[in-house]
Amino acid sequence: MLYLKRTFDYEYPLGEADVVLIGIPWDFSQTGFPTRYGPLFIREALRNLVGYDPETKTNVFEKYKFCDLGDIEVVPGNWKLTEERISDTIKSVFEENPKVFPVFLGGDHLISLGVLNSLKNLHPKLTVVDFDAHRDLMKEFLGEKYSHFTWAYHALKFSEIVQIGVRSFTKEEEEASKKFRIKNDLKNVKNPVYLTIDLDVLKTNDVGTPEPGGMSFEGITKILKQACRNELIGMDIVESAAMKINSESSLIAANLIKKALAFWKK
Ligand SMILES: [Mn+2]
Repeated sequence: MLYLKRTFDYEYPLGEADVVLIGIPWDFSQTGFPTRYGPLFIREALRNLVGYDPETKTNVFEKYKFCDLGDIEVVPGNWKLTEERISDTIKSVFEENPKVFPVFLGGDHLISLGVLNSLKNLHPKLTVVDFDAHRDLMKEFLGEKYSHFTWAYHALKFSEIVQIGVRSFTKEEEEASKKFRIKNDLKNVKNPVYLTIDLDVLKTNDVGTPEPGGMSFEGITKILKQACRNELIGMDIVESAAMKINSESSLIAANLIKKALAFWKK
C-alpha cells in the first residue's frame, strides 16, 4: 500500500482525463506584486478543497478525471520564447487528448494571449469572457508590445471580448473599448467561450495590481453560471499574488475553478 497524496485524490493520464491543469508561472510583465507563485498556492488550495458544490449538487472531483501536468517552464524575461513553449505544450496536449478541458494557472495576465494564440487555431471563432478590474487594452506599455496591460488589445485581432467587472482604465483604453465594441454583458454570445479570470476583479488586495472596490465571489459565480451555458473551450485564472498557503486569492481561485467545472456542461 502506498499512502500518497498528490494534487487530487485521483490523477489520470492525459489521454484519459476530462480536465487538465497546467501552470504558467510567467510574471515578467508584472508591474505590482509577483504572481509567479500563483500555480503553487492555487494547487495547494485545490488539494484542500471540498469537491461538492451544493448549488449544482456536483462533486467535481468525482465527476471528472483530472490530470495535473505541472508547470510550463517559462524562459525568464523572454516572452517570445515562453510563448513558443506555451504553444508547443498546448499543441501536444490536444494531439494526445482533443477533448480535454484545459485550466491554466497564472502568472500575470499576458499568459492568456499565449494560450489564445494557440486555441485560435482550433477555434477560428471564439469569444473571450474576461473578468477583470482593468481593460488591458493598451497598444503598448512603456514601448513593450507584450504586457499584462496589452494582451486584450492583441487578442481582439482574432476574438470577440466581453469584459465583466471593469472599473479602472485609461482614456486611451476607454476609446479602444468603444472602437472595438467591447461588450460588457453575455447577451448574444454565440461562439465557443474561453474564460479568463483576473482575480483583481474581486474585492481583494492579494493580486498583482489591486484596485479599490470590486465584485463579490457570489457576484462572479452568477455571471460564471451564465457564461457556462455556452460551449466552453478552456479557462485561465491569473494574477494571484499568493505568497503563502491559504492566501485569499489562492482560495478564491480554487473555488472559482470548482464553480466553473460544476457549471460546465461537458
Ligand atoms: Mn488583467
